[in-house]
Amino acid sequence: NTVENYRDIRLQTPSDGVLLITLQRPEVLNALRSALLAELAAALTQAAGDEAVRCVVLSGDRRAFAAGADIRELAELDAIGVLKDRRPQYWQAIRHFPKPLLAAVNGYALGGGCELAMHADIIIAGADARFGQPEIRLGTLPGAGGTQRLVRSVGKSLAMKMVLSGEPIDAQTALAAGLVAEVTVPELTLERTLELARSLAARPPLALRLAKECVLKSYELPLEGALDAERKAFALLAASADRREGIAAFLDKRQPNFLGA
Ligand code: CO8
Repeated sequence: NTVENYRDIRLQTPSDGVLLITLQRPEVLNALRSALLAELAAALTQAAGDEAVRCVVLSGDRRAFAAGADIRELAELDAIGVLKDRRPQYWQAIRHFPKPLLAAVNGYALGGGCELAMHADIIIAGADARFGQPEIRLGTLPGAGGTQRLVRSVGKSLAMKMVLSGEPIDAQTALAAGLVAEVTVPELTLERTLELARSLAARPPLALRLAKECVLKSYELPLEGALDAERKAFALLAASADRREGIAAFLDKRQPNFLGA
């Protein structure tokens, strides 16, 4: 069930409430050229406003989630080109996507590909996944949040090792470090991620949105301010019909039906 045809990504709604976005430049290991990021940003902006979409899964293929920025494209950018580059705007749209965003990662997640995976709220990795920031080998450094998100995901020492050496880590190391939530056999990575996405899609959308917002606040705010934001979000949800439905369904011993209100 294809929703809309883009060139560098494919959109599918495999089941209720879940949108699957597949990167499709397999000939270059899904290298993230600017046009791909523009499509991804547009698709997520549209999905943000579409009530039928409750959760999004981002995937590559068996060989690669994404092997980074498109190096051929990068080679053509001089300083003014970088200054005028629209990519930061595309990353911003991805960063501000308000619904759960899951990444199903098999194979290479390198450079911008690792950074894209880290934009997801939850990463599920196949056992053959490789996460790395090889930019140093090109004489540059991670430019889409890698130096910051990696520290928050895996801690300083491992982040430094990855960023300064360019050496990737395997899925088990990523799991132990907290970069990924689960490791599966590669054949089941997408299936398992979609299964988790379907379960999230059945949860109350407003609570999902505010819970995601609150967790992400831990990146931005001192603890006292973030706890205050959490308390206010908690209070706000007391006004939602879905909270009444959730509690009533529990007391009635039935499945809840959440409407996003
Ligand atoms: N960009 C463009 N093409 C790529 C990329 C890439 N990142 N990665 C792979 N390809 C292409 C190869 O050139 C090759 O094409 P062709 O068949 O025409 O020669 C094809 O994909 C298959 O790749 P390989 O033959 O190299 O496959 P291998 O299995 O031998 O190796 C690797 C796989 C190890 C993943 C290898 O391809 C590799 O090292 N790729 C580059 C990884 C990398 O350095 N990524 C970081 C890119 S820089 C970055 O992401 C910076 C982000 C900062 C953003 C700043 C915005 C302003």
